[in-house]
Amino acid sequence: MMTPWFAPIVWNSTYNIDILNAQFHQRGVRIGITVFAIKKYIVFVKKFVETAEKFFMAGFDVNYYIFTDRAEDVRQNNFTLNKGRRVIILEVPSYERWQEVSMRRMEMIRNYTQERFINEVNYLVCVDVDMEFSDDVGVEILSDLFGTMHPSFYEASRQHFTYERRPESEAYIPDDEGDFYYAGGFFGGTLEEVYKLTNYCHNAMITDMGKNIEARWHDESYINKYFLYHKPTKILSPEYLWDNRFGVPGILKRRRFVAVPKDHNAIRN
Ligand code: UD2
Repeated sequence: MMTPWFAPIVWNSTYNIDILNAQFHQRGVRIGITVFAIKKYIVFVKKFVETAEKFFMAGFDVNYYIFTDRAEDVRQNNFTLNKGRRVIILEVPSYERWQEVSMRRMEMIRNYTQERFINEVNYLVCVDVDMEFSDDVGVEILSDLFGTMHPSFYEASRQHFTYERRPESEAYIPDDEGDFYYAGGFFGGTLEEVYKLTNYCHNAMITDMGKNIEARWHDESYINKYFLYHKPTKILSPEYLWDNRFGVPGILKRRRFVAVPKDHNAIRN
């Protein structure tokens, strides 16, 4: 429930949502959530927004920032939104390789954070689009800088973490370091902290590209490097990022945000 640097690990029943809601409402907090729907991944947007309207930050003002290269198709969805919530479609370029699509999210989030999001929201939540909400995800997740334990590694020991292990890479983590293995698909924080994280990850990727290196798990590897030396102030348990292919272990009382099954080859090509 608590890291050695005193950051809470958020599990069911570790917090009182009524107290937290009152505090965040008092501050008039507005929340932005970013997702990328590039190329065929536009098929996931409808369910993502529909389920978020039921479960994500209920009662708060939310801006959905949907980055896409197919704005017209995304607009066709005719989203029905609760009061105080908006869909904002941001047209961005696409990249040929899925790995680069995933990695370039860092650059785009960084740029829009500085140019736009900073004027519109107080916190940013950055997630994958091939997901659906199936239980509440509320202000209990918000903190200066938060990351999420990867559902495959929350019980694993350090030597099994799939960090980048080549010393030449900017994402390199030595064998005897590392706290958790964090997922690439759910992180966030204040605008300042998200700017710093995405700026670091993007610059590290560009440096590696110049050396013809692509880190083992792309953006996720750079996020893990960043979090090692800039420790998150809150950590989300795998309740916040689950894949039903892993079954439902006893420790998991809630599955709040789960992967939508996909045929990797068909959807990425
Ligand atoms: C994992 C991470 C992901 C990223 C990736 C890097 C989780 C749940 N996911 O996901 O965040 O770190 O590993 O290898 O932790 N996308 C498009 N169009 C494309 C390809 C990708 O829009 O053609 C976007 C989309 O928002 C997608 C995200 O990039 O959700 C990540 O791609 P993925 O879901 O295919 O990667 P995956 O499942 O390996």
